[in-house]
This record gives sequence, C-alpha cells and structure tokens, in this order.
Amino acid sequence: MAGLVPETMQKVTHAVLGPREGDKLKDLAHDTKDMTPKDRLTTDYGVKQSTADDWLKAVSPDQAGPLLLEDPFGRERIMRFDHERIPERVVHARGSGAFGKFKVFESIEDLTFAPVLTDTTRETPVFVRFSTVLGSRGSADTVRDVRGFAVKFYTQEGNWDIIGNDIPVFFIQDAIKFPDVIHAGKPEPHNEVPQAQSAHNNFWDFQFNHTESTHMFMWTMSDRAIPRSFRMMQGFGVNTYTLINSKGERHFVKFTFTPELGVHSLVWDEALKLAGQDPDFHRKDLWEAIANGVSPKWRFGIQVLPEADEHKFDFDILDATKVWPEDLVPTRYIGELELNCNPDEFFTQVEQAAFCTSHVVPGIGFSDDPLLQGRNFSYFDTQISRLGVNFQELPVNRPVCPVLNFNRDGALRHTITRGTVNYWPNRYEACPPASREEGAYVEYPQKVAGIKARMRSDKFKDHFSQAQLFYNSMSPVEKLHIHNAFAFELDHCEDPVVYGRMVQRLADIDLGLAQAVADKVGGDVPREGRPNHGRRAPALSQHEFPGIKPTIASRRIAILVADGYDQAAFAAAYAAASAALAVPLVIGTNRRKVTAADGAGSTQPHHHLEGFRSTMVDALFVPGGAQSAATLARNGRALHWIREAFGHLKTIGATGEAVELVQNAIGLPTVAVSDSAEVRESYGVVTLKELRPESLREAVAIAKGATGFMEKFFYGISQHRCWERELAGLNNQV
Ligand code: HDE
Repeated sequence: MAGLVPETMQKVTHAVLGPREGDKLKDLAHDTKDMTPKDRLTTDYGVKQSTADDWLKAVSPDQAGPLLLEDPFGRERIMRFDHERIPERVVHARGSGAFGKFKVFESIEDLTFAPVLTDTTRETPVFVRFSTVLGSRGSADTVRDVRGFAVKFYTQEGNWDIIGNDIPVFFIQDAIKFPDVIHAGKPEPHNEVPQAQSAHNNFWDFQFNHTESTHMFMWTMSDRAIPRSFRMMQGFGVNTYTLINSKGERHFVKFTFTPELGVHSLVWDEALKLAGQDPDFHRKDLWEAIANGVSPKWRFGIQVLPEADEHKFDFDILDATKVWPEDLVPTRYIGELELNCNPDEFFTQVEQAAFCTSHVVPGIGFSDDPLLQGRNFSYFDTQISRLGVNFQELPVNRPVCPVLNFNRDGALRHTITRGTVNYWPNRYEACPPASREEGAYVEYPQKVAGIKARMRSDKFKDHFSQAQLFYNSMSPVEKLHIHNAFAFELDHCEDPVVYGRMVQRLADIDLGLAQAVADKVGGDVPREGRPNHGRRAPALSQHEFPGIKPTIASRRIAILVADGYDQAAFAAAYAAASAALAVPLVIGTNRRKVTAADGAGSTQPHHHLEGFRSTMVDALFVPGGAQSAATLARNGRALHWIREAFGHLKTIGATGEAVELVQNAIGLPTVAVSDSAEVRESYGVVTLKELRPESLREAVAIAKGATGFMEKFFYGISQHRCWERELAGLNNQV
C-alpha cells in the first residue's frame, strides 16, 4: 500500500486497464507506449542516441572543452525541457483523476432519450478529475476549499461533461461575477499571499459585499471543505440542466453523485498538519485505493422537476446559490459511477483533460441558469489558451465515437482528413449534417420573449433563508466545526473592517453563532439577529446520511510496535484488518526489523514514528508485550502519536501491556462494555487486557469477533470518528 513500488502499481493499472471493446481505455492504447529494457533511446525524430549523459564537446587533450551548439541531441533535450510547462488551470489547478465506468440501473426514458441514461445494458467509460479551487498546481491537497468533481462520460453519442463540486451551491448567481469571486479568493495581488486559503481579508471582504454568497460560505466553513478523501465526497452538478424525452417534453434536473463510503471529513487540526506532512494526501489516497482494487463508487442521482413546476417554489430553481431541498424534490438514484483505473501518465491524461459544461449529448440540455450559461462560454474558451484550439484531439479528451467535420487547421492539428473539400455544402455531399432520426442534437424549442436587461428574478434576492436552513440542519458537532472554522478564518483577517462586518453578517444566520465567533475574533458582539425560520433539511448534514453501509475497507490502521511486541495480538489485528480490505501499516521506532516477545516472530515496519504521522491514518492499534509497551512509553513521539490520534477523534485499540500505555498517554481509563467483561471501551478507545491465542488461526478467529474486541475496534473505525469525544471536550490533546 503506502510502500507499493511504482512497478506493482503499473501491474495493477494494466491488469485493470485490459482492452475492452468500444472502451475509452482501448482507444487510449493507440497513443500509449511502454518503455522496456529492449527499447532504445531515440531523438524525437527517431534517430537512436548513443548517450544521454554527455553533450558533444570540443575536447582538448586534458579532456575539458566547450559545448558545441551543433549537438542536435543536447539541444533537443534542453529545448524540450524548457517548454514542458503549460499554463495551469486558472481555477481548480490542483487535482488528480482516474478512469472508470458508469452504468444506469434504472432507465429514465420517461425523462430523456439519451442512451447513457436509459440503456441499462450499457457501460459508459468515464474519466473523473477531482480538484481544489484556489490553490496553484503544486499546492496542498487538504486545505479548506471547495472540491471539484468533474466527470467526462465518453458516450457513443459524444462526450458529456458534468463539471461539479462537492458542495451543491455556488458563491454567485451570475457568471459575470466569476472573475471577482476568484480574484478575491486567490492570493492577494500585492504580495501573492496566501496560497490556497480563503482565510484572508479579500476573500471575506468579497463575501460580505455579496449577500448572495452567504449560503455557499456556510458550506465552505463546514466539514465539506476538508474531505477525508475524494472517495468520500458527494459530487453535485450545481447548475440546473434539462432532460428531454422522446415525446418532446422537458424537465429540469440537478445531478448528484453520492459515495458508497459515506461523506467523511478530516478534522481541521489534522487538515492543517497534513498540508505540510503529506501535501499529496488525497492524490495518493485515490491512487492507492484503485491500485489495491478497492474501486470507489458513487450512486448517481437526479432531482427532477416538470417544466410546469418551475415557479412553484419560494426560491428560483435556476439560482445556483440554492439547493432543491430533498423533502420538496427527492433524489432518485438511477445509476452508479465506479473508478477502477489509474492514469498511466499524469500530464497527458490528467493535466491535459479538458472539460466543458457546453458538452452535452442529445436528450440532455441546458436551462436559463445564468451561471450555467456563462460557464458554457468559459470552459471552451479557457481550454484554447491552456491547451490550444485542437484540445479535443488530445487522447484523454477525444470522443470514442466518430468525429468528422469541417473544422480544420490550428496549432498542433493531428487529424488528417482526406478529400478535396473542406466546406459544406459541397458537390460530393460529403459529411452532411445528421437528421434527428440519425441522432443529431436538436435544440428544445423553448419559447423566449422579453426585453434585454441586466437583471435577475426577484426570487434570486433571498440570500439568507437557505443559509439558515443549512445551519439549522447541522448536527451539534458540525455546528461546532463551523464555529471553529469562522474563528480560524476571521482570525487571519487583519483588517477590523473585514472581521467586524463579517461577525455582523453571521447574525443574519444565527445570533448564537455570530456572538460566539465575535467573542473569539473581535469586533462588536452582535445583539440582534435576523429571525430564523427554524426549518431543517436533514439530508444537508453529512452526519445524517441514510443507507451507508459501515465499512473499514481502504481505511489505514497504524500498528505501533517495538521489540518485544505481542506477536499474537499483532498477527490477529493485521490479519483481520487485511481480510476486511483495510490497510494495516506497521510503525516502528525505526524502519528495521522488529522482533516479537519470546522470539515468536518478527515484522518489518512500513514506516517509523518520525517519518510517518498519526494524521496519515484512520485508526491506531497498539499490541501488548511488556518490552514493546515500555519502549513506546519512553518515546515522546510514540506518546504524541497516541495523543494526537485521540485528539483527532480516531478509534484506538490496545491489548495487553499496551492498555496501560494508551490509558496513561490520553489520561482516560476505559470502561467495561456490557457484552464482554474483557473488552473495555471509552470514547472510541477499545482495550483488551488478555489477548493470548495459541496460534495464528486462533488469532484470526479472535479477530473475526470471537472476543468482540476486533468487532468493537472495527466498528469504531467504520464510524469514521468518535464525535462523542469531541462533544465531551476530551480532544484538546493535539
Ligand atoms: Fe468552473 N471553471 N466556473 N465552476 N470549474 C473552470 O475551466 C467558471 C463553477 C469547476 O477538473 C475553468 O478547464 C465560471 C461552478 C471545476 O479540469 C474555467 C464559473 C462549478 C473545474 C471555469 C464557474 C465549477 C472548473 C478553469 C461561473 C461547480 C475544474 C479550468 C459562471 C458546478 C475542471 C477549466 C477540471 C474549472 C469557469 C463556476 C466547477 C475558467 C465562469 C458553479 C470542477 O473555465
């Protein structure tokens, strides 16, 4: 897992990649090359090179001498290197992605005639790119930010892109404001500080000046903005699209992807530390899960409204700062997205991936959502400056169905189109437009009447109801995290005007929140707030997610050992974790073989306590063994590991002599749980004094639940974090 060598990953990738008929992966194979020891180094123009080490020189008798400019090999290498960089994405520059497939399990032919959403026998290849928004390409993964969730469906009818986020609403209502919101969020213009952060004056100045952003900033101050993994985030299309059926009827639709693993987040202190300790945390997590065959999956859902219902709500359904609450418009889950194949090369397949909201297939259309319409212009436009006008010919972007037209030339054109004409109509009738029956995209005949004006409908003007709805729907822990997030962010705003006004704004959502934040960050404590309508929408809380099966698959469990550890307990935990598809990681005081008590075995740690940190795992297990426990008890970093994992609300398991070690480190005794006197538990710390099976087989049996210890330990991990610990105020140990 963490120690996988690239070669192993390659094998996994290729095994999963195996060619399939009509598949995007097969299509990519045309442009994919392997490098083997049998191949020989050549120039870009195909001539074999004798060395990659020495520039051609005018060598004098003492072997020194100037480089000769005439060396085409040396010049080619340097010149190609000089031009390796392309502009990074103007937003969402930091990201990573993977290939996979999409299937509908329930046809929605009542709503659309797009086969990608009606043909239940079809498997549509996809590429998905996840990203942060504000940071540049080399910034850290775990910063507080919105996450992008962009899906390219390579359908037989052409490419369809849903370019979504992990948050269902947006900061602004009209695309014309996009440059402002992004300028305000990106590093400030005078000193290019801060990187990948919304915690600065300009961001919050913008938020105050745009009441329409209120709903969105409540989401970005929630745990949604610090996901544990790309695999544990929802994806929302955000904008309102339309579906058209074969009767010519149109429905409004919002698209959602909901992860099988549930929606889970880091805790803030952990996110901050990871940004330095492992800036690629999310990128690696996605890669490793896929390489280990634990393919992340999402259920694909739609919220649908008939055209006739457009004006039935107290919000405008075309306003991207509003959700369609599920109690009013339930989500219908109709398909599944699965990611099962890592890219072979990051630059060509992830960096060069280009998404366009304007790319939809017949049966799917746009709405008059003013944000979406602006996006339809922007994405295509930005690809031209980032990748060039022929960006759709790049392997990752090109469709799997035929592409033929009279668009020609431009920089780096690849396709060679035979024939003497390059226009329509032509005397040969070559390449005529398609009819509706042949599958042409035909626009929905929407009636349009009105005047030209720069305005929005009145319903766009309610900027607070849904911000209140969101906050009201949070669990007590989520509310606490939102409070802490504001306290952090506004503390980073030095300008009293900025934080002073923002705490007043919070009173438009919740007076208690505003007062608590003002108390922390300064500014006048608000005395009065906007009346709160008191409504809740439970589906907005990530703690109230229905239908998620508890699992520990792909969770990292650190096992802390030193010489003299209890082999039986170690083996039991390791085997049970592996059997449950979790990832046990052995952590030693150094990365040298560690010997078990009585020479019962040995293990080679994956990492050592200083190199790896508790932030990088989901749970911690410390097996007994008197000598091992005593060594760890004397090691400050080991104690820090235990305290920090406890502070980050992680499940901790300990057996034998390690029970006392853990209890002393966190200062918390464990209490007996009712079903077994042996197993004790307190606030997600699970202990068992005696775990001394005779054999590995017995150890595995124990692990599978015979004593209840592993059961309890694993159940805790499957719950992600022990929130009760935080509510009891026990987590201040980090
Ligand atoms: Fe984007 N956005 N955006 N955006 N966006 C881009 O296109 C833009 C918006 C989103 O992994 C850019 O290829 C405008 C909402 C994602 O490659 C650019 C507006 C949502 C990605 C652009 C928005 C998004 C982008 C920059 C307001 C969630 C990364 C690079 C009208 C539904 C895609 C690029 C990837 C990228 C413009 C608002 C999501 C400049 C004008 C709302 C996930 O075209």
